[in-house]
Amino acid sequence: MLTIYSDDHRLHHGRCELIDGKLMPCFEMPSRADHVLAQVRKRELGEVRGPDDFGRAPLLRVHSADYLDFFEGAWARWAAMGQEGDLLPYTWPARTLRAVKPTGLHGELGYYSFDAGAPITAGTWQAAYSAAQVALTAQAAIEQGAHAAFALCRPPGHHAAGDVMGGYCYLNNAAIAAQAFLDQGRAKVAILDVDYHHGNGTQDIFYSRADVFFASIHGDPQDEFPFFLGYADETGAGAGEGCNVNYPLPAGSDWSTWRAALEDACERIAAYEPEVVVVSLGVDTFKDDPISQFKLDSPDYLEMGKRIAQLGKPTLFVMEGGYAVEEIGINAVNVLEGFQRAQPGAR
Ligand code: OKP
Ligand code: ZN
Repeated sequence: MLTIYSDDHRLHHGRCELIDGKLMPCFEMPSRADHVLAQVRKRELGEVRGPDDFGRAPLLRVHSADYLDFFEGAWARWAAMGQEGDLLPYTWPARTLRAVKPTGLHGELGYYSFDAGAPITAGTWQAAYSAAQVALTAQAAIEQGAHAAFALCRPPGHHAAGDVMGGYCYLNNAAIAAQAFLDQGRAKVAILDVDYHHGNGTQDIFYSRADVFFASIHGDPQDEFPFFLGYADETGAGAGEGCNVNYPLPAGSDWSTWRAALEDACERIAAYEPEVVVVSLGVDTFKDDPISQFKLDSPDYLEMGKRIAQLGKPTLFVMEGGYAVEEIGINAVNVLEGFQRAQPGAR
């Protein structure tokens, strides 16, 4: 399987996030991608290539121009104020306020974000832009005939909506790739989000549309980030009614519980008859993940890949979360290897 990777991810290295009332070093750190890339190489998954540059146009199919302009320019405005620390929002247009867009940097940042988990640093735009190009390059490889490809994206993307960042995410890599498939002539795409956290951004982007089916298996938002989306009664709206399915699972869920949700999700996806599948591949479902509450073990990820392969569709894997840095590479590559082994004629 082809892997697309860019070193630009290193340009994004937030200093800290608020965990349990303390400022802690960001869990979403550059070494995550290093561990995944090391396992891709060690296990000889296949060729590793850098991304091509498809420019801004495919990003604009998912994100608004004003959001992209704000994100690209935010650091320069912050630096011009003499600041050097990470740029983080601290006030949002919550229910009792107005969703106006103030002109000042902090007001605008609150408008374009939903939490304080997505720090903007000097290199964040370039890292996120390159991650989107990584996804688009892997998408192009599938469009050119590859049965599967792995976009080793960092920062992740599934919490980012059309004009909202948050949850370590800025540009929705999986959504951008899914939209590119549609724009290149595919009629229907399914997105399977296996990250521990609900893919609220992806769901929101496609919620009213029938050309993308979104399925997500995740920690119950009653008691887990992102809290305000990801419930089982969210089934799509308008033309998209029936094209969204959420599997909120309780803390402590292990493979037996998780795989039952996967089975149902795969049956729903098969019934939708997509031309291609995009997998938002988070491996923070691992038992030792420092910020998550599921109990999957490393061999389970091989089974996960195998079940996804049984869909029999061209499949784009897009890296999302996973924070037990030693194991993230093993578990991510286990999914890819499980998928690959299940192919007819696989070595
Ligand atoms: C991103 B992905 C407070 C901690 C909140 C946010 C989790 C984001 C997960 N700063 N944690 O889905 O793995
Ligand atoms: Zn996650």
